[in-house]
Amino acid sequence: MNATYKILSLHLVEGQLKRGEEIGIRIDYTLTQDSTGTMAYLQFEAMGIPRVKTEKSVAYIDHNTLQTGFENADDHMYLTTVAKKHGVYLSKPGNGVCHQVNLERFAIPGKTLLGSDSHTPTAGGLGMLAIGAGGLDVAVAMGGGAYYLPCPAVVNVRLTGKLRRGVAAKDVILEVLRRLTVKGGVGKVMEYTGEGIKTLSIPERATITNMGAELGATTSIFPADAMARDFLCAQGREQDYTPVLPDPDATYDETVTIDLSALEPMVALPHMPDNVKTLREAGPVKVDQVCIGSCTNSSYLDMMRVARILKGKTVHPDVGLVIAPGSRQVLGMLAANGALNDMIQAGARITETACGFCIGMGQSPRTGAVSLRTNNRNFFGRSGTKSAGIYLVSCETAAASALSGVLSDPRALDVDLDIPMPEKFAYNDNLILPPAPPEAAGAVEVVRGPNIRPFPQAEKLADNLNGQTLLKMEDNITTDHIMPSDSKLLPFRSNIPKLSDYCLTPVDATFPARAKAAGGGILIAGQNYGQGSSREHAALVPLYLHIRAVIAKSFARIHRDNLINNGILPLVFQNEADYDRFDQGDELALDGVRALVTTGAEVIPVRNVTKGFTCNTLLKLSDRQRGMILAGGLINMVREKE
Ligand code: MIC
Ligand code: SF4
Repeated sequence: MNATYKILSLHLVEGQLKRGEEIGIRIDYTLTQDSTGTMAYLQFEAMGIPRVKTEKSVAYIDHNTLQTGFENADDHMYLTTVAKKHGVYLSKPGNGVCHQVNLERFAIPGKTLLGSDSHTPTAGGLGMLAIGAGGLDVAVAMGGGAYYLPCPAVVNVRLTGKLRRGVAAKDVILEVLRRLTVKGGVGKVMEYTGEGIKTLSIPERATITNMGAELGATTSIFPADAMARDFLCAQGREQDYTPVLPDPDATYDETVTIDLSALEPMVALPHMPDNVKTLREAGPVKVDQVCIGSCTNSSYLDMMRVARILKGKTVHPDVGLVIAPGSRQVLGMLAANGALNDMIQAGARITETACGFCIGMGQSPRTGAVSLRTNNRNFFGRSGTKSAGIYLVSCETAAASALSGVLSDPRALDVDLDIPMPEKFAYNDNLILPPAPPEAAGAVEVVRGPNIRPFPQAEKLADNLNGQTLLKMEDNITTDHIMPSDSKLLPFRSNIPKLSDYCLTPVDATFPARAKAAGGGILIAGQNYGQGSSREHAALVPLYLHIRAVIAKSFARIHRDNLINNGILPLVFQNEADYDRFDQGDELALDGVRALVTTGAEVIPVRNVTKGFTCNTLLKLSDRQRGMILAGGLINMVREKE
């Protein structure tokens, strides 16, 4: 068995480990962050379960930390009190980005983790089977329910050789993205093996599993070996170590081989993480801004390499350099050993240990800027400046370019980049608040500010569905298109009515008004619809706008689940060419759709009333998903069963 199937088989509670068949797995740990967490805890509360049933559940506050109005702070209060009451640990703002803190303080090899954030697979760097999901799925897991997924295929990413100086783990995952694209991982787990993995530290492995999310993969995982043991020891967590290794004769569905020694520094050009070129191919692009940090590249090792490159130098006069260390542990260690001062003296603007620039919470670049960043996504508009182009690179490339003012190869620097792994990290968990003990939980009052509004709930699937094609979209529409999130909108993650005014506006600014005037309708999309974030808001807001179905060439995994959980039909063109026969404004009818779904039909005919033709779409659902679609979402289904 490979390592993935070993963990899956130990957690299997429903189904069989047969590719593509739906399985249910037990979830040991959950993770939420604030921008998806408020909704997840509202849903958890709606289930009426007094205390989480997982081994450990942790709520992090790291996304919405700008606090330009009362909204974020109110959300923080709600999260702090709801966590305390229901048995959840709370990582306070300032403690760090959820995935970095989780890696340092909580991740355990061989356990399962479900997180309401698409980069939850970061913990795969330590051999944890860590999966990103919508808030509702995480709420169910907190309540002790299984997590359902199609049994994944496992890809063996075999690493050989050793990275050369100046070539980073980020370049490895950019190479995987270059080869496999942003939809190359759908339905798959990427399991890393081979001699080359022994040369990669845990934070480097975590960079790779983190950005595996951009492949659309279910998750990515490294084995837990001596490197994992040493990392856990250095975090004072030796008792958390269990080896997780594939059997010597393990089998895989596919193999991809990468020779680390042959890699060179890479860059993902705007506006997709798979738009990858070597630095040589990209050339010396002039740079306006450099941002270093995010859950992909903000570990102690990353930051120390940056500090080494910056030490004694000054940032190029035309460049703004922003550095956000990933956690308080990292920031504290940089402060103690003087590296922070090297960064400050070089001219870096140090921001708090949070998501910050990565999600457009501040540091939006100037009009038309070239912004070089070490995070994982460069989707259109995500930086908060629509006309800017985001280029994704390693920390080494980012720091070298900040000094030269143009996209620069760090291999040309005469700097020692060999940073030893500390024997002990300076850990301190005093910003992680434990929950109230069960006997005191009843007295904890959950504080709800005025920004916390009820979430919409779907209705039972109607006998027939009719509606106008409100919007026809291209391939690779991201959740940042469907429900944009920047410093102005993130404060409203608990306020679906407010967010509805911005739904799909990066594609068409008139969409919300038209959807409201039409009283709802149907969306048409291309390949990989809904890639990116786990945000359930990308389904809840369309639900609020009465979107009843999305017809696409294909869907991204988490978004498809979020649509089904909220009773919205995800239909796939049986014949992709039919996509071309639809236009915005066409009236569509799904005759007898309820009867079809009830009988388990996988083919749903869609009648284009305006153009006078009918074409087939596919709806492949498990029995459980069929129940949700018929009942109008997961919550209704659970209620019906009660
Ligand atoms: C992201 O990186 O896009 C986010 C913001 O972390 C999202 C979660 C969210 O939308 O709140 C994610 O990755 O799931
Ligand atoms: Fe935060 Fe960016 Fe990581 Fe998302 S990708 S969790 S916004 S740092």
